Amino acid sequence: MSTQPQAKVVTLEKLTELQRNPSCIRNCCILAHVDHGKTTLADSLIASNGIISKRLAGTLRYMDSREDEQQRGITMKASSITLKYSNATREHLINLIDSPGHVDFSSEVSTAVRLCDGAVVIVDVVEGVCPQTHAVLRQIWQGKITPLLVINKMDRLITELNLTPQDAYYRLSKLLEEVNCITAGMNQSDVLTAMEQEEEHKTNYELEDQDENEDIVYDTTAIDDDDESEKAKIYFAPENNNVIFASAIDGWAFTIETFAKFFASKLGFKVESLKKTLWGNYYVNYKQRKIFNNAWKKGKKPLFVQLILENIWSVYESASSKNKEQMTKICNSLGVKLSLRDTQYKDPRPALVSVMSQWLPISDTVLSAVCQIVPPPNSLSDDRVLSLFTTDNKTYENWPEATKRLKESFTKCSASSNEPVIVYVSKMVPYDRKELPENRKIQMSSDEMAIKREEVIRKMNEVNLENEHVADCAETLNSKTESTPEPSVQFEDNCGSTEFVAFARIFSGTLRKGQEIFVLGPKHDPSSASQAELENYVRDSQNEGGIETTGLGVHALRVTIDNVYVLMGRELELVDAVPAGNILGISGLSKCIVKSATVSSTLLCPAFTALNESSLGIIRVAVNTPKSSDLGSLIKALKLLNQADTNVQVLLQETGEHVLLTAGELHLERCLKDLEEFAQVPIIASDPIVPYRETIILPPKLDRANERIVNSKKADIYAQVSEPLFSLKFSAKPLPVSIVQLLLENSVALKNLDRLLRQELELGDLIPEAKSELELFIDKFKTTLEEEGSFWGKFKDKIWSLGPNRVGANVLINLCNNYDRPSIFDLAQGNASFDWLRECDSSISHGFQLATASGPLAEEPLIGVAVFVHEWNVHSSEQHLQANKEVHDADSVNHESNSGAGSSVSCFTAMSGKLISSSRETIRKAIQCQPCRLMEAMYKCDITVSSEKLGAVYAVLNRRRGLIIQEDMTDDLTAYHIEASLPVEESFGFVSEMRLKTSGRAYPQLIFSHWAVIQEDPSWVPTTEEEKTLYGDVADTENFALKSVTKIRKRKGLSTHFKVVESAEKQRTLSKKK
Ligand SMILES: Nc1nc2c(ncn2[C@@H]2O[C@H](COP(=O)(O)OP(=O)(O)OP(=O)(O)O)[C@@H](O)[C@H]2O)c(=O)[nH]1
Ligand SMILES: [Mg+2]
Repeated sequence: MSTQPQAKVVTLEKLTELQRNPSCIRNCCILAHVDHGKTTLADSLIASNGIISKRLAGTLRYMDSREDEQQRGITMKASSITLKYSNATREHLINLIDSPGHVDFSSEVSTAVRLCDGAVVIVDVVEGVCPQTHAVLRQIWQGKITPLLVINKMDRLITELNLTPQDAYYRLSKLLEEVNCITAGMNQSDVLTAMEQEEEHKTNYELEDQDENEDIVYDTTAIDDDDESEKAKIYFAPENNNVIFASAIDGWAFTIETFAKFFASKLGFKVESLKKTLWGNYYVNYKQRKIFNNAWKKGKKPLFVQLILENIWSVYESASSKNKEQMTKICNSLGVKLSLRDTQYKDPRPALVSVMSQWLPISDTVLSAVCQIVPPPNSLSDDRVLSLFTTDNKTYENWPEATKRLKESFTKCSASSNEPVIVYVSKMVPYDRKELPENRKIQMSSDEMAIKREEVIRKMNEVNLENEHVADCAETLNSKTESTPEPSVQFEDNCGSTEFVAFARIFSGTLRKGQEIFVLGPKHDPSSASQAELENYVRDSQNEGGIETTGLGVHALRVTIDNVYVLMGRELELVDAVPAGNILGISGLSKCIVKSATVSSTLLCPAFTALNESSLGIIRVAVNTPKSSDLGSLIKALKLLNQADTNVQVLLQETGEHVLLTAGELHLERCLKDLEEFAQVPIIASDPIVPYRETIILPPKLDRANERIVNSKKADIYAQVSEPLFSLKFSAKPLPVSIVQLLLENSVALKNLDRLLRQELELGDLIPEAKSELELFIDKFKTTLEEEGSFWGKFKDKIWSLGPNRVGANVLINLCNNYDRPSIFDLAQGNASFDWLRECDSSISHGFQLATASGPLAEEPLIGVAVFVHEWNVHSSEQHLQANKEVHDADSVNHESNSGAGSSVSCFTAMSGKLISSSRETIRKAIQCQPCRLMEAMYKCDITVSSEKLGAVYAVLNRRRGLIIQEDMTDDLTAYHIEASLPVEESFGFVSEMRLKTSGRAYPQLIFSHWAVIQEDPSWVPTTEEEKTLYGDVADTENFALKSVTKIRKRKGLSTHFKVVESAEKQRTLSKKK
């Protein structure tokens, strides 16, 4: 297939001219679940600008510029293109971002949402609302941008499901209801108010109607006053023109407005009347020339069915039956033309597409709705601007006056040189340096080439060179490089040939090539100094270079912009400057921006909050090179990958291994491909490593043979240690599930709690939302403990620490009689002073962090363990020093030189170190006193599949230890929606196997959902008579948990002869009772 673009209809000059007028700019992204048709729709819009041929729209997938995107038919990166759209009254510039729908790349969606003011949400009418539809609606709501709904693949209702227009209408209404339900859930309070208002309005309206005529709603003259209430923004409602019905593949789309205009003159109704009644329970009485409601009740067809769907259905029917006469009639009545070429094919589709796309051109419908619904960049809502100003620590109100004044620059969106430049970079995109426009070879026109050729030949003849030589030289001119701008940086081999272009939005001012500007670090805080002071500060520190991190809260770096570009999908267009309101590319920032950043000409600008944190890197691989000499290239490539990918994490482990953490199998594949490209050397990746967790459970009541276990001798539950300096006693218990859940779900509140406890900030420094979130969490934590019964309730003020990393889902609880320690919540909320803490208090919590970071089974982090400190005795000062002396005498030759105060200090240092290691060991022993279990990561798996392929789906799930959670039939009873859980360990190759076994009908969507306990005891061996009878003396059946533990330990180079001897289960003296 040729990908040669047609001659461009829209010139760069035109685009740059439009860029200067913010009121005609729209920044919009396309969001949806995977495969719902984003890139296909983008193709049609791009074709309208002549960038690709209209015939290839839908098959070319222009925005999928990567080779792997084209091969797999899946978008993996968000990319932007600038388009022009003109309607009858004015010209518009639309910056359109196509985003990936696959959950592995959801962070790319965040990068798109941050730069846009509106979003086109696509829903496949057959698949309906899917998990990523929920996710993107939430992102739109959080980003406070304006959505537009496209119900796509309408053709499937006709050609695949063979629905009647009535059934199709019913299905569309249900779908719309479902989408609105999700939005309503997020906007609950706003919607309730809007609904109340609407209800009030409706009652009055109906009463008025009843006075005159029982149920007339509109006659040919009625025009309803436009009630642009807030609900218009919250709901998707066809009458508000924010719902588009489309078939991207067949190139058509319409809104209610399209048909209101189409039928207004034909039926003699006002456009406005039709706009209100074409969707809904209305029907027309042609004799009376009036529109009535209650169509269903009266057995009438609603207008939407009668005027819209039936007409579309009849075009499809005529085309598929190749009824030429009918087609000609349709063409005449619609005023469209069919070329001879379109009618020549055996396949009826070209003719159908030609008619439909002329009648209801998709690009016109979508682009005009975007221009109508999405706000221009110079009318950003207050809410949106304020949310941009809200960082982790501060809201708009907390900024100094000078910073607050920048809000006006956002709303003005002026390109004037007096306005500060404010740019947000949402990601860094790697380009081959040779492909950047300033370095690109340019194609000369044939005339230019002929002149040059003659010139060369003439010169060559002059010096009497050989003829063949002349031809060679002339040939080289076919692709002469542009002479003017020399590449600023020398090309290096391998990794050196990559240049990063920032994917950004300019909110204020004009960004120019060669401009000096500040890149603001995430911690940059303009509150503490004036602009002049800040600038002096940076100027003074210029000589030292680097990001400044002291004194005035300045975290900024002065840089020079290399070039600015207009983003054109796979291409970049070099321009001199980009004014406010546009999406742009910037080069020259790669040294100072890793993933995202704020760039501004003023240090008074706050650093906008970073995008949503990357998701849990659930699949990891260790990467290496076959030749050790290539390691340098690998390390450089890893740095580039970390910069280029918003969702990858690159770690260097203690073992020296380089590890990639990725969001899923597909993401992993893409990362490895990119890595190899960056490194230009072969890369070896280990088998994917899936993380595990460890936990403890309550001692089981039944053994493997289902016999009740009776412990005649109570197993020891305490672990203690007595050292010369101190003695410790711990025990462990599984935490209630509700508490574990609470801890896992409140990671942001826990991080803030930790910052308060480390005295990095005070409660007053938190922004109100963060503060109330933390307070809510603390309240909920305490009440949940109380709800779990009196045993847990009494510990609510005894929490010593959380772990691992002080934010995990394990809890350290203080039960020491002689140490009344304030709880972490009291300390964080300022109800208790840190002075109350006993010396070396943090060492115990440190030991707890270490113990919970690596469990006894496979050194994997723990979840759901409560550790109780029963005893912590510090021996008296004199004994203490004496003991310390003894320790030091034994340990150190130089000890005699230490005395007095010095000795006391070193004593505490020694005690602190010893306390950490002793508490770590003792806590581990206490944990081992309980039955230890492994936990595996689980995916939630959503599949929609037709009933005949249901068996195949079950078979694949069963083989991979999948569990069906829920199974529903779709509304039209043609397919099943299955929700299952699947161990991540079993997920490799799952999607391709499922597609293979269901002939591509089922596309499972995998999202990490939870950690599940593997109930099997890894240290189990048959002990009772019954167990031996059932399983043999040495257990013939495979112990799955043990197998997993051994596999992890082997991978980590740990001994595989581990033993958890202390387990209560194992120490029992077993006697049986029925
Ligand atoms: N029948 C039908 N198929 C469509 C329509 N639009 C898109 N498709 C098909 O749906 C599949 C997915 O289309 P894409 O445009 O790649 O979907 P996407 O939303 O960009 O997918 P991701 O980027 O991977 O999330 C392709 O096979 C398209 O041909 C439509 O209107 N009708
Ligand atoms: Mg796509």
